[in-house]
Amino acid sequence: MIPASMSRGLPRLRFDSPEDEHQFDKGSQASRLRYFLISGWVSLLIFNGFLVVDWLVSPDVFALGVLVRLMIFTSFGIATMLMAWLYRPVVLALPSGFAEGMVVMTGVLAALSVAVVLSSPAMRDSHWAVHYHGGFVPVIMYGTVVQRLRFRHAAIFAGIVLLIHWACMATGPREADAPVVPMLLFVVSVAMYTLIINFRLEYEERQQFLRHQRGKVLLAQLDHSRIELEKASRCDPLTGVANRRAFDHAMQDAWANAVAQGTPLSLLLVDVDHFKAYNDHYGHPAGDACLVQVADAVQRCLRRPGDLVARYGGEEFIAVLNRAPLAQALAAAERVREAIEALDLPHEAPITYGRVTASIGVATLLPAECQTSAERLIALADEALYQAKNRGRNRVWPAPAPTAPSSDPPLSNESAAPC
Ligand code: GH3
Ligand code: MG
Ligand code: MG
Repeated sequence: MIPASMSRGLPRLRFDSPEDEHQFDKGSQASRLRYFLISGWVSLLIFNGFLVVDWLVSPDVFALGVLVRLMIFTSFGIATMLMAWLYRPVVLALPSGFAEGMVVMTGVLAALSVAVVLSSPAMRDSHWAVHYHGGFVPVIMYGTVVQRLRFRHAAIFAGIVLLIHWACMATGPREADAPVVPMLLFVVSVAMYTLIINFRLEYEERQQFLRHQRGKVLLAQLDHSRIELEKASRCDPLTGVANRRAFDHAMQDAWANAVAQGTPLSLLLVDVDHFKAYNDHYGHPAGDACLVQVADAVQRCLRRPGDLVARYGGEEFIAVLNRAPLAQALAAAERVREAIEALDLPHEAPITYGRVTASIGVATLLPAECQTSAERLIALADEALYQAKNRGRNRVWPAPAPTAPSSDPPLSNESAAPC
């Protein structure tokens, strides 16, 4: 089924089908974890780069920065990333929310580290205090656009960092005339803008996933149609056996194989006796049903690997028997004749045997020893069929039958017909 759209009306970050949602989640989990870890290391470096700011504020703030940023947060960050890397299979087996939660947690801890430095008494007399709130901006960006948390996680994360930022602004030490409102607006607007970017990126990622899924489904459908078409182009629609086209291909292949391997190749040409009379008597639909049963009987008798049964014409069937010498082909043909007779389909026209029968011409050649082609073998089988018809029908006849008695065909004949 072609995946449905992601949204109706306003864009939603959810697929209509839970199966799509699951595949989207699981399909991207490994690459997202890898990305989380790589950008986690880069973010750790940048976070510690802010020690330069701590140094510029005051030696006390720097000392606290070293303790909180470098010793506590960095140790925790490195330990988390190493564990996530070492236990990747476990992390990947858990719901994707687990890795997202880890990123949220490290980001919140980074925000708390900034908050700890901000609330230190060393900030009290510093005109840097409010500007130091700018440190929340890279933390917000870390979750929303660097790690690109899924939108709902990114929104929760940005909300938590803003709360920490506001709490620090409300309670932390700062000068009386510090530009609180501009800094609040600055941090909030960064949060809003980066959340918009985050939403857009996830929306496009989901659209791309849908396009990919649709492409996969269409390709599979195309492949299925191609196989069906291929089958249909080689199959007789009435009887289900191979058609003339498939027979022509198989015959060429069989001939080439027999030449290469020096093996005999046999053909059976099966023709339903007095079928015109059958149609005239029982009607065309009954004739069709009869042909289906005859085809089935022929097919049932020739199941050896390398055998192929095809509908050759109206009420004629042809069978290619690879590596079959004449005796084997004659025995197979006799089985086919008996199977058709055993169908016991009434055929009441006066000239018939009272039931549906068939005549079968059999020809065998050793293609490796013949300077001739597959057409010659078909012509020989046709000649044999003509003989079978002439000699009273409902019989098997080999081609040509120079030594054959007029009533009993030489079923034990081991030789192939001369070229
Ligand atoms: P013979 O014993 O000499 O083979 O006589 P026959 O009547 O079987 O041979 P003939 O060639 O005179 O007639 C073949 C008949 O097969 C004529 C045609 O209407 C019928 N036929 C050919 N294709 C189909 C088919 O798909 N369905 C049906 N019901 N009849 C078909
Ligand atoms: Mg015929
Ligand atoms: Mg016929």
